Amino acid sequence: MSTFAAVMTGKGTGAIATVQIFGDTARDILEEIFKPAGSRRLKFKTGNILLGTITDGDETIDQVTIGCEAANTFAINCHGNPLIVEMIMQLLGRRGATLLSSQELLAKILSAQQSLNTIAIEAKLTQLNARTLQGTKIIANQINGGLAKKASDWLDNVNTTPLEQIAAEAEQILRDSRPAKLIIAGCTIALAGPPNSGKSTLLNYLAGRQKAIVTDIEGTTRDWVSARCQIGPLSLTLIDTAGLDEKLAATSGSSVEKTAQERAGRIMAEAELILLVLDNSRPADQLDRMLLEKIAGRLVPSTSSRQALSQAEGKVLMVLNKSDLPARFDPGKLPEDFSNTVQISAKFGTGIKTLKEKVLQITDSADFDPKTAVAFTTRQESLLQQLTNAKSKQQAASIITELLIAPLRV
Ligand SMILES: Nc1nc2c(ncn2[C@@H]2O[C@H](COP(=O)(O)OP(=O)(O)OP(=O)(O)O)[C@@H](O)[C@H]2O)c(=O)[nH]1
Ligand SMILES: [Mg+2]
Repeated sequence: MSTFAAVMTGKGTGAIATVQIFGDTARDILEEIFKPAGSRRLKFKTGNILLGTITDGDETIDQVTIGCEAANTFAINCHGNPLIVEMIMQLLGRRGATLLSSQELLAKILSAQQSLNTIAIEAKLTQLNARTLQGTKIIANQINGGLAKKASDWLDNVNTTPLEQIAAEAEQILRDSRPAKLIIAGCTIALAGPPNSGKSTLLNYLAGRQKAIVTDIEGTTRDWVSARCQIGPLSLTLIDTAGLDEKLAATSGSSVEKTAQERAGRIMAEAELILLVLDNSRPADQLDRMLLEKIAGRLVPSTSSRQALSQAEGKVLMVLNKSDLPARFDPGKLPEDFSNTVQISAKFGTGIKTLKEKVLQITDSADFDPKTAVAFTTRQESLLQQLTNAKSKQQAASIITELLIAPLRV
């Protein structure tokens, strides 16, 4: 016998908060700690809403309503002071409920519903955190169509379909999952480049407000600054970094400078896409060249820089800024296989439309059809990966079955 409880509303103070309790002994626990108001005693019957107080021995904790959602599921609606919420949670814990996060509790409740397959449960859980409407649509489409349909079709026809065909389809789903994941979970873009190239100006323009400080002094940005913006179906976190200049770090003797450079490097390595902002109004120099090679080297550290450059190309968009000034930059001096380039003026907004189109193109998220079958959890991804290597029909069938009906580990 087990019972679980979680706070379902957001952290912090609100007018009300909801604590959900679910399990075999949920009702017994509530009967011990809940005192109904008035003389008319309503029962803990599905559909009823009870008014009363939660008490701990002689002490009254709060006046609440309890929604009886099912024989083993109740929602306690209490006042939203976090201290009251915490006291109710602790009381439930002392009465034998296991305290969980809202996500974990939801997973338990959904897993108990026999009618849902595992992909549907994962969809309902992942949908809570989707960053865009398009993301929620992609996930919703996987429940009856998309991945769930593909998996049940595979299972129905596993004996008559060649293994190679199943493997190829699984690979296609994995490929389509990359843009889908960016649309669902959001995408981080690092703005990198030499000092004074206009990174902060670009961040401010894309964010639509003056978030980062802009001056003509080299090395203005030290600590990173982030801002949110939306491009098509993508919810982006833009991160402005310190101008990359190893000489500055080495000669200034300042640990601030050194740390700023290290941080910029880390942010770039973790970003899904780098906008390498270069100044179009001055000749390309050694620093620009070095930066390109370095950025590529950071992304694919084990390969030679030239090879790394082309591999990294998908992740780097070269932005030639200050196009309102006479052009003195010669891209010919840069490694030739660096073809993702766009010219803009961050100060006046010229070329930003093209920049946005390129971002969508590089992330494959332009015109992404939300009905496409995709994997949206690491569990699904790893099973699809296994499916691409299945050695027999029996093995394939067992992987697909697991994809559809394995119990969720929560
Ligand atoms: N003419 C022109 N000037 C620009 C443009 N973008 C930025 N600037 C100017 O270039 C200077 C540097 O801009 P910032 O945005 O601070 O450059 P940054 O790359 O963030 O510089 P650091 O933080 O020092 O690395 C400022 O004087 C900006 O007004 C542009 O498109 N055209
Ligand atoms: Mg700056």
